[in-house]
Amino acid sequence: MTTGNQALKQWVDDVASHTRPERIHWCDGSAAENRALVSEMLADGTLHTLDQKRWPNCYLHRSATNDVARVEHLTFICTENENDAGPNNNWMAPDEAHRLVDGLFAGCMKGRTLYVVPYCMGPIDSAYSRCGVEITDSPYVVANMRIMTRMGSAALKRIERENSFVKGLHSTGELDPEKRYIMHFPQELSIKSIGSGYGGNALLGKKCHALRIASNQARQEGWLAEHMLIVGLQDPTGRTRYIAAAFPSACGKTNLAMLVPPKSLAEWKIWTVGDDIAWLHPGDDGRLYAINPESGFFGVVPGTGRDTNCNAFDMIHHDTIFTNVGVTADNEPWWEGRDESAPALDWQGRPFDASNGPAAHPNSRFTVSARQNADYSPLADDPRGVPISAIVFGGRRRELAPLVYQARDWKHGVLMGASVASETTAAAAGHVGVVRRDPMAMKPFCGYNFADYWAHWLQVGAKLKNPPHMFHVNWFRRDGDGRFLWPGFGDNLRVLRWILDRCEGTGEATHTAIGDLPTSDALNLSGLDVSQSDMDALLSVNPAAWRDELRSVGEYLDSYGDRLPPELRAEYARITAELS
Ligand code: SAT
Ligand code: MN
Repeated sequence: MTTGNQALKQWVDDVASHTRPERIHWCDGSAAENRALVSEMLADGTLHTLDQKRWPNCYLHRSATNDVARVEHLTFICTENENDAGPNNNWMAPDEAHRLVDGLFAGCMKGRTLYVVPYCMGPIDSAYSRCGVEITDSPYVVANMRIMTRMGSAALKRIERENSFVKGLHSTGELDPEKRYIMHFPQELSIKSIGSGYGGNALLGKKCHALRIASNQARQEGWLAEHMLIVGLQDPTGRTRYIAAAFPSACGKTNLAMLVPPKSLAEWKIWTVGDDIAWLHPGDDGRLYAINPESGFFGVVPGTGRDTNCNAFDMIHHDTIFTNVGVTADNEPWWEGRDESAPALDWQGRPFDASNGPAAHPNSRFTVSARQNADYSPLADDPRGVPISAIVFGGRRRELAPLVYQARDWKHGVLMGASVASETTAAAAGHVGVVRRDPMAMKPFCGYNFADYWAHWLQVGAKLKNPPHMFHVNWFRRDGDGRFLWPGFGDNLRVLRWILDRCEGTGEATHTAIGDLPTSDALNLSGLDVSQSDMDALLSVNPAAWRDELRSVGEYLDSYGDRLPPELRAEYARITAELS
């Protein structure tokens, strides 16, 4: 296979002459191709087979031990002007970045196969979708891209028709952290990633294209590319409304997207549209419409249990790639939170020994087709997307942020999103549990200056006759002993229900300076075992603590200098005044 598209052909030729692969394979995305790749990977140890009786077509990949998460300090936005990347990104001049990584790519595919992976982000026939081609020397990346994107012949046809695609060049290189870079060139619509085989660093359709490059395209074209799940909530009358929710990595987006209702809300039904990325477009009716650019889930494994999320638990029992989990003596995958059985080997393949830490790496992942989720929304493939009633921002904060509060309008919502702070997680290399600003959960993913991004959010909102209502949630409040105050998981539906009520103009609320909170009886708490004092703590605002928080938000916003949109500054001044 090859292509009639001259630009693509030329690029593949150029890359091949620079990287010197032994052979070139154009991926068609077929099942036969995938079978052949899997057998090769089983033969060379890239994949290990798991018990095929109980886990049909499930395989285990163990990554290099120094390559288990995204690497934000090695991720760069390469624009001519440093200010266009902003203080929120690492910046390098495009010439310098090309020179640096081209040196590392020289001859890096000797003895390897160069795979050409055409893919489409979004439903293949949606005007909102965008295509890309990833060149990679990793068959593991190919197998993951086949699950996570619409990969192969249909995407190539669309690329040939449109003559436009994002160029993503990837090599695992030497898997040496000293020679690892994830470079983005928004002005060239291109990505160069070398030295890592891990998810967000290597599956270039995901964070590199669908967020960092796409956020730039979205800014130019008048839409939003966001780190958000999309979920449909069907109420007992049969009406389904959709919510888009932004949370940092490893803060429960996958669980929320496939929430299982608690018994007392059993007549509700949840439909998953997406669990990680949303592309949001203003529609002709003045509403905001969302598509999920992905077609699979790359989810955190630990904590996925029959009790916490039976939906996700069932979904990963066949046709799943596990990365960095443990293994039982019966050759089943094992992770913390899988209540049955016990680990024999840890994620590195060593005999399990609790003194070495958990059996599954805290950022171990499953890769699975979205179609395996029993509650996958039939509208997930709709080229028009789904209309969004509410946008929810959230972080992981043991203190301060109430369970839920509502912004009074879009402008306030943008400030709420810009002020999000969250404790860091194992999804990125570095310290875990440190509170940092993570506006709209996009700190690692916004491909341009946050100040310009907030201005763009304000512009998009101004165009919407019927904008979504905006909220902030925090499922992660704890008491002094570290105990979670809120049960989370399925019980989060109680909060989402109030959010939907508010979108209809019902749902009781108390006004505070930071936003509107549910009154003590506005949340349905039937069948829930949470004490009154915990609920009081979850639904209260501590003015002194919030004055400190706002001071810190103010300092953060000031770090964007003159580029900060004046409306955001005005909104900040309004809330500060109300709180004092
Ligand atoms: O590694 S990924 O970026 O794909 C997952 C995540 O960190 O959100
Ligand atoms: Mn994510």
